[in-house]
Amino acid sequence: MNLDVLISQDISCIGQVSLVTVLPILAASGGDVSVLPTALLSTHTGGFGDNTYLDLSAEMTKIFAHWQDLQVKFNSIYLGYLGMNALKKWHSSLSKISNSDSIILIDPVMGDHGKLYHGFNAEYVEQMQKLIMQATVITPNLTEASFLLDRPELAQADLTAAPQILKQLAERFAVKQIVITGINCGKEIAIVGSDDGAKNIWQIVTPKINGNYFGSGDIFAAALLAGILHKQTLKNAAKAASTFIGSAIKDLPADRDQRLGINYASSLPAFIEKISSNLEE
Ligand code: PXL
Repeated sequence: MNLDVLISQDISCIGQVSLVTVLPILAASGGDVSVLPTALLSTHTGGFGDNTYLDLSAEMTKIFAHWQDLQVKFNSIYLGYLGMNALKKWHSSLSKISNSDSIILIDPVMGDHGKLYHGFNAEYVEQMQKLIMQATVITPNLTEASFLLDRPELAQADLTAAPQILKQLAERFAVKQIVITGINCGKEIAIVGSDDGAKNIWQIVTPKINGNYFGSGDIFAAALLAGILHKQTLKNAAKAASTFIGSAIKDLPADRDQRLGINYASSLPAFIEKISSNLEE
């Protein structure tokens, strides 16, 4: 049985990250979505104190077994925040539920601002390094890119150093389509990307919006995949995704609790219209 899009990541009950934000974007963009939750948390791990954490990896084993019986294959797969046990499950399962031409987007969610998220360690980084070798698209932020290269100090790199970081990711992990997000350039913020293994590298620079909203990386990666599924080039999909996030953040009240993530409802129709049209390169 061939199915359209699978999304696998945690469900954080409060905070609008992961599955809660990614699923509506891919569904509203036209995807027939299936989900595989990897863990259930009372809140995300960023600033709510002692969150609960229910590891669902044992259930994932049973779900994969059932899907094997059904011979399920997905045309595209989105993997985000997984958790250690789920990440290990994905090592052996990814090839079983995909085809050779499936789009496998891995957002190697592990950290930000130079640090790993609460609950992650060097072993998680190591396991993620192995997993992304099976990806067709990766979307690390600069912190994640630095940890993937075992060079955490690169998290402070500027735009001039970013193409070299992208090149190293392409060489080491043999992934052709790479987008690195969150590169600081003073009053602006940049993305660098390539869809040919770093032969041609492009950049998108946008005004920096104050605030550090949870879930913005998840929204970016989901919107990027939505653009790719609408046959946009990687660069146009990345442009549309950053405009979408910028517009959603602009609409938020200044005094909003940033832990509660981004309400992107008012910006979603324009985003979908954009990725559904013929965009000039
Ligand atoms: O948005 C990334 C993310 C996803 N899932 C969980 C998180 C975070 C970021 O903090 O804690 C559980």
